[in-house]
Amino acid sequence: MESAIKTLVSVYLKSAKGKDSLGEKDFQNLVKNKLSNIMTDTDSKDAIKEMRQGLDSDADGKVGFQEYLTLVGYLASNLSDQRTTTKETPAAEGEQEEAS
Ligand SMILES: [Ca+2]
Repeated sequence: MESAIKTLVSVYLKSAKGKDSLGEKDFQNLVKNKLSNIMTDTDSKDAIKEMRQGLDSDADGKVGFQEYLTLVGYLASNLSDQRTTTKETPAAEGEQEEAS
């Protein structure tokens, strides 16, 4: 759990490259490189752009940390929905957390 939170923060910071928020390209790379197993359409620039606009609650064209957390929350909630509806199926690859 703690390492997951640290990962969330470090992925954001690395993607933002020292800036306050993720620009269009930064966000695109983050989705493509870090979320391709959990999301669909990560190869589609249009889909990612749409997603970015949906997250951009202050409409500055960039994804700030809070907006990034909105995406994380959305994905987590999606995952927990899937878990309840597909209880019968075996766990997907990479789903188990590493013991630490
Ligand atoms: Ca924004």
